[in-house]
Formats: sequence, structure tokens, C-alpha cells
Amino acid sequence: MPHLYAIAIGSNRPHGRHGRPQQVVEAAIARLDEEFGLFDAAPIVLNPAHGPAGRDFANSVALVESDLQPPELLNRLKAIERDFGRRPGRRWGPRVLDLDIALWSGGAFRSRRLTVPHPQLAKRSFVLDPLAAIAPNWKIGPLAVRHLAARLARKPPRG
Ligand code: A4P
Ligand code: MG
Repeated sequence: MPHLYAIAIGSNRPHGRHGRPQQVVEAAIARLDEEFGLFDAAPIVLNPAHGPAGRDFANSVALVESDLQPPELLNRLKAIERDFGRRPGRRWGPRVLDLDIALWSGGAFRSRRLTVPHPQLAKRSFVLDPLAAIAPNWKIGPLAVRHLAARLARKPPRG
């Protein structure tokens, strides 16, 4: 049985060939479809940066199937980021493409370089809202994604 992964996609910097952040996210979804089995992708949302990242972001979440374990999948995502021209730089700096592992069907995974579910997930409407559009009933601990999204929508925004 392949694993199901929820990949959080973000861009707040244009790409020479793909264009505006929204189109970068579109191209990233197409790329995930080529490399893995794309199960679903949420509508792309434009939203202000959380934290000090500055420019507005385009965000989405894709559900992909893969036999890979989380560390191998992360390596593949990092390769796609590099391919889209992302260079290692300032944390929180503008980025052409950010691909994070939000969730996987194996539950919790933790190593030195990787924590799944993503540690900031419950605080991030730019991940939870797209995720709630395609996987509302996915459980994170005792709560479903749609409950976490609704709970966050009632709170004032945080980093
Ligand atoms: N890492 C640990 N867990 C994970 C995981 N579940 N998925 C490690 C991916 N990576 C994980 O990430 C740094 C390191 O975190 C990875 O090498 C991996 O070993 P990175 O993507 O290389 O660097 P980053 O993106 O600068 O840091 P980070 O923490 O991923 O930044 P965030 O948390 O992604 O925040 N506002 C809006 N509206 N939309 C956004 O998309 N994004 C950020 C960036 C800030 N504000 C935003 C948005
Ligand atoms: Mg990241």
C-alpha cells in the first residue's frame, strides 16, 4: 500500500519562466503529478505572509501517493525546490517554492531533520484551509482537519 502525503506548497517570489507565485504553485502541482501519483490538489489561495516573510504568498496543498518513507520524500521535494531555482538563504526569506510535508498516512514521524505532522500546522491557516478543502476528515491526534481549521479561524492570527 502506498502512503498518502499532504504536501504544503508556497511561493512568494516570481519565477523567470513560470511567472507569478500563483503560476509557480500551479507548475509545482503539475510537477508533483508527474513525479508521484497526484490524488487531489486544493484551489490556490493568495494570502498575506504570516511572520516576517514580506510579500504575499500563493499557497495550496496537494495529496500525493508514494511508496517512499518521509526522509526520502523530503529529499525529492528539496530537489524539486532546487529545480525551481530556490537557493538556500535566509529563513523566512522570499522563496520561489517551498514544499513542506504537512501530513502522511503513517501518523507521526520524527528525526533530526524532519517532523511530521509539520510542527506549525495547527497555527497555519494557509495550510489548514486548503487542506480542509480536500481532506476535511483527516485526523491529527484527536481532531479532524476541519475542526483545526475552524478553531484557528475563530482565533486572531499568529505567526
Ligand atoms: N523540516 C522539519 N520538518 C519538516 C516538514 N514536515 N516538512 C526541516 C519539510 N521540512 C521539514 O525548511 C527547513 C528544514 O526544516 C528542512 O530542511 C527540513 O529538514 P525549509 O523549507 O528548507 O526552510 P524554510 O521554508 O525557510 O523554513 P520553514 O520552517 O519550512 O519555513 P516555513 O515554516 O515553511 O515558513 N505565510 C504564508 N501566507 N504562506 C506561506 O507559505 N511560509 C512561510 C515559511 C512563512 N510565512 C508564510 C508562508
Ligand atoms: Mg519549508
